[in-house]
Amino acid sequence: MLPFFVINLWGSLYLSGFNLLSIVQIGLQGENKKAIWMDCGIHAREWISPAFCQYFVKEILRTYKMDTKVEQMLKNLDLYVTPVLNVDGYTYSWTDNTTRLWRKNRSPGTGGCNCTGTDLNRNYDAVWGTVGVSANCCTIIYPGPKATSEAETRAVVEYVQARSKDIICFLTIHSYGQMILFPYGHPNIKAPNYDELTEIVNTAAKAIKAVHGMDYVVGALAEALYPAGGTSMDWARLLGIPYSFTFELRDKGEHGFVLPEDQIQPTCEEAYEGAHSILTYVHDK
Ligand code: ING
Ligand code: ZN
Repeated sequence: MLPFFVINLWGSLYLSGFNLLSIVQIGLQGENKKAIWMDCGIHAREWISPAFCQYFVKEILRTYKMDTKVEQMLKNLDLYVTPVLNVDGYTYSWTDNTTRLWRKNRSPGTGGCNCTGTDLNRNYDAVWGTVGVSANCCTIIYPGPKATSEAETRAVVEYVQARSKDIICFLTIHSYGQMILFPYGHPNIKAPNYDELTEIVNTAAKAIKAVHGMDYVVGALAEALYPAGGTSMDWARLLGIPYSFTFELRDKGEHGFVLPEDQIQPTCEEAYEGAHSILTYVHDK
């Protein structure tokens, strides 16, 4: 069991009773603050994702004293960053070459099914178990025995729900594919602010391209990639968080999940500008 860390720029480091996730909270003292959620590492093998959360925190802390826009952002917004959401799976993917491509968490199979692991990005209570999943627990898209069955999911749900009036933006970071996606993953529902979301991701993709010339495809998940139910992005949007996005970081499949070391830094640099573009929009709105 891991402790829950809060790192506040104006306060001291302290621990609370939350016993699964490590969440970094960054902010400056301000009135009526809103908040941003970002999680990395929901899927074990997507190693560039936790690297990005680290970079994001480092970059915010490095720049806010010199960049008045970032400073202002931290006065109006708290950033909740979960650097590794699927801790057990992530650790397991570091074991050896045979486990490197593990995706799910490490929960033991239940009922008649004996395989390990639930796909945490199919486990949320948002058109759970409908599309893009398999009831066979040995597949990589097993959504779990029921919605919110997993401790990792429950931790996010409790934390975000308790702050749902404040959280205006939900970002979840994956790899690979070079995409910025928005709800819904379910093909039959369309976000009420679909056009606005389209504009936001187009602007973010331009910001990304300006850094190292990389192209990111944008769109609603069900259209741009594949339909999927039970995803955290859809759950957050259904909860009422107006700005909910999934990033798929580099690359486009040449190396896939095993992204070469020399691409870690540039990937983080461009994705930071993408995230920064979205946060700027949400903040200024
Ligand atoms: N891709 C995501 C997945 O969970 C995705 C795609 C994003 C689906 C958002 C649903 C919602 O399958 C990866 N690379 O995991
Ligand atoms: Zn993923």
